[in-house]
Amino acid sequence: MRWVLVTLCSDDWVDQAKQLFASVYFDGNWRDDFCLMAYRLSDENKQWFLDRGIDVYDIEQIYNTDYYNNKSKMLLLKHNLFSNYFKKWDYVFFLDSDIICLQDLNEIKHINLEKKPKFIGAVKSDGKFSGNIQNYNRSKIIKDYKSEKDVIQIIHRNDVNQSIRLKINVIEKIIGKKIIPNKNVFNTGVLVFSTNFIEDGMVQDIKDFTTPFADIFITGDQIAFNLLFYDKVTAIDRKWNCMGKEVLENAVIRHFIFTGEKKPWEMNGPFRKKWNENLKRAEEILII
Ligand SMILES: [Mn+2]
Repeated sequence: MRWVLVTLCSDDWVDQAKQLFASVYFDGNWRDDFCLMAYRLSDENKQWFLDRGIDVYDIEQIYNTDYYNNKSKMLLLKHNLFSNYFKKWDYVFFLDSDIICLQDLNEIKHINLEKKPKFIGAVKSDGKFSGNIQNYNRSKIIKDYKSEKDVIQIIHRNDVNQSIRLKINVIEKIIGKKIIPNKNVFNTGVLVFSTNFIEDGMVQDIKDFTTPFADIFITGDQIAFNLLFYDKVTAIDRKWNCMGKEVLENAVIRHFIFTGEKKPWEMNGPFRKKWNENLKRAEEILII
């Protein structure tokens, strides 16, 4: 079986990607393929990865404008994982670049996804659907929706908050399902799937779905995938994505999510020493 471990970065996130690869190479003993999904990376930065045997796949953002500048550029890139490009491998193991691998990763290859080729393996987060969508308030949406005339007036007034509520209604129509605000989302920092999951046109479909709602999708790809793939996710052991305040003896992957904790590269961040060591030894990565 051909496996590829994937992360993504832009020019301002290169050290994070280097650290991640060093971490999975040295501590994770990963010797299968590596791929970097690169968002507008400079030639010099790209070459660094190529020189170490890391495949570089150029990707585009859902938004190419300055519109998204106040949010992280990394938020809407992950849909590129579902490109036919990845069909040259049998399995994709995606890791966010705000992750440190703590021990051997190879056991992931034994989780039985063969029975579930149309599923993505992921770990549930503490976050809820409501927290992933800006100004989510279901009872208010219903209250505001009195008649079609009201709706037209709202659109004409171009009231931002009103249109957010409209959008949630539209999302529910598209996915054919009511969003359950208190339901936990799965975290998209660690994803594992068979490339049989990938279908022609999937990247475009995800883009088309996400674009009109990008302004209210606080967690970007994460909430988009949760809405689109809500019935196609299978839970994997939490040790594969130990995040937030969770402490697990057998954690393989430590994920530094935004809520309530510092990132390891920040001043006084957790695992900062380890993170810096990994970044240093990234130079020695050599994938044959
Ligand atoms: Mn993350």
